[in-house]
Amino acid sequence: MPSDTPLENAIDMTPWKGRTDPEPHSERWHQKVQPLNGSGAPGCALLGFACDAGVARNQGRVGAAEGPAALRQALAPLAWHRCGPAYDAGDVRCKGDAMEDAQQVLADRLKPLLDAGHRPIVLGGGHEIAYASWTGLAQHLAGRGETAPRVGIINFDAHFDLRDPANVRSSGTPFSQIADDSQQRGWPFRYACLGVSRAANTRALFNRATELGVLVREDRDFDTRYLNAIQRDLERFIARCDHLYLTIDLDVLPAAEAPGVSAPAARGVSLALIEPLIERIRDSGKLRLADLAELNPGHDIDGRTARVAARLVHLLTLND
Ligand SMILES: [Mn+2]
Repeated sequence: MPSDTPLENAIDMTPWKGRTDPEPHSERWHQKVQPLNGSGAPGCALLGFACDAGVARNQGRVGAAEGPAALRQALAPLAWHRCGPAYDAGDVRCKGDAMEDAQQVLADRLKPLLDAGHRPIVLGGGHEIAYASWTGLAQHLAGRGETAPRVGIINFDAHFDLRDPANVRSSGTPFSQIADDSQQRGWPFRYACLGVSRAANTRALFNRATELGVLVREDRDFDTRYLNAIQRDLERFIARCDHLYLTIDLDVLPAAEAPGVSAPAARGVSLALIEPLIERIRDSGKLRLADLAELNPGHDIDGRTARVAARLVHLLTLND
């Protein structure tokens, strides 16, 4: 896909609207987000990935291409508590089944954002977003001359997404693709998958996770009794990394909290249990890039999933 296609066109700011209060210190996101034209001061840069191709190939229910618009709409009215700037960097839109092209375009858009010191948050889109996010980060780090950066990938997800990409690349294969890419680059592969459902992942996938040395915590491990232990495991994981890439598949949440996803969770892990871990990742000083995957507005109920996704963006950017 050439880089001068219409997806590179002017950034649509129409989602950024909502109420305005006359009293001081009452700003909301819609009043603060600026279109990213050229390079501004480093800040949070929102970039949409309007793509259904990975979910379609993975035989899931499609609709994630509408995720970025729904997420912006849910974020627009939230209260602004930040100091640094926030930018809308537009969308990358996948055409039909051209998933690999869209992933490369997203990666090529992310690299200059990272080079300019922004902290991008990518709004999905199916979880094939992860391979695109990774590629953008890898291009950035390689461009800076880092020879073997220790990049930690922290994925909150009911699924490993470690299927064999030799069959078909999809929203179910990004972390296998990243493992392969890391091996080719001679970089360590450090992957934590938190919230996995044993019922929703085959033995083959659990075996692959073991072979790859993945830090695995199942959904049933997320209990207030064990939360301190998970927090310690995560601290150790973070200590062994130079950079962190956080990816949140909204299907990690219980279906009641996040009905608008490709594959709703029968059990899931509650937002209340995930939030403290995300705060720790946010405050580590190592977080370079984050994305939110699988928001499917067509299956949402009362905008619940979009709201929870917007709250996560709000949480991730609170201290910048
Ligand atoms: Mn996933």
